[in-house]
Amino acid sequence: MDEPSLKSKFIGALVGTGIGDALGAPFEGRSKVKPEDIDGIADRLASLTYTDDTHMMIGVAESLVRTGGFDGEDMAQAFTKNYELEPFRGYGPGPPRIFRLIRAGGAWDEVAQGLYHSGSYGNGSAMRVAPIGMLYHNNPLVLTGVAHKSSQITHAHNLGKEGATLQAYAIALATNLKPGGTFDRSDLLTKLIGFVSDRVYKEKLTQIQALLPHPDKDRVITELGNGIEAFNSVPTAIYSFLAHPDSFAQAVRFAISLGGDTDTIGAMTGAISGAYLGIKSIPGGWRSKLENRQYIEELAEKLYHLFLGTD
Ligand code: AR6
Ligand code: MG
Repeated sequence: MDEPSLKSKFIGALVGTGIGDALGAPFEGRSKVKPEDIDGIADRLASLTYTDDTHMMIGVAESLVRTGGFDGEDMAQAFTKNYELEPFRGYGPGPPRIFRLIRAGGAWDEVAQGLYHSGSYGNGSAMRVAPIGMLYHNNPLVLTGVAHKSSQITHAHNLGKEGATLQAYAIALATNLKPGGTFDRSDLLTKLIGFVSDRVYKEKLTQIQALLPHPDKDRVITELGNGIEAFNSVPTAIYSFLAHPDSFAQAVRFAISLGGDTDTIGAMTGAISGAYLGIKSIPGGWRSKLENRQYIEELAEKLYHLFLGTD
């Protein structure tokens, strides 16, 4: 395998989000999916249409690129504007309520606090976080601060913020690894366990250590989860990647085959795998069919230049 360049990893993480999302979307809410059905859909569809996961990931990237880093007000406006232009992308119930409050002049770091009493712990801030994981892949401290604040816009519950931060850090670690050889999965999990603070995430990540040597789909579903909550899907995406580190297609197919929140677990797995393996690892037939692929790739290139400090 040719070693992917850093630019290829940036493009892989953003396009990987889109592919996992678009391939998983037709199966959302199903209980388990046959891998051949996923390939069947990919072959049959003329275009792979993405949902809110990728739509919001685009908003994150647009805002980072426009302001040269994190600006909460700008990102909240980017989400709101994109939602108003394309409200049909399958958004969860919470974010559209936030966008209305933002449009009415609410403060970006306050409006999400009251949702579901203590803020949302849905996976909506983790599914969109790839651009943050990439831009700050060499700076865990800044990555943590920015991932938290980006979550605060819509997902203010601590478990929502931690889910987004964990997903961003998994993407960052995958970016820093060279594919082709073997890497120590246990070492990566130890880093992730040391990184998170909440017990729920520590326990689920520890459970991944136990599940990896004995692959068992049912146990992944019951013990890690396939639901819409960040703690029932971010660890599952990390598992899906770690169980298939050398193949983007296998990792994403496995993630979707678990059923449940297929588009989002697919998107998060695609982001980590794309960050590790680079854009060339994504099957050409999938990549060429992704809706707005060129725009997403251009955003990834701009983000890469922002990282280099040349833009
Ligand atoms: N208490 C109880 N239930 C909660 C809480 C809480 N604190 N927080 C979230 N939920 P939401 P998202 C439940 O609305 O995260 C799309 O299909 C509650 O049932 O913030 O953006 C995407 O593609 C709530 O409706 O939306 C993803 O698959 C749900 O979690 C997903 O939806 C989702 O939280 C992302 O949704
Ligand atoms: Mg979705």
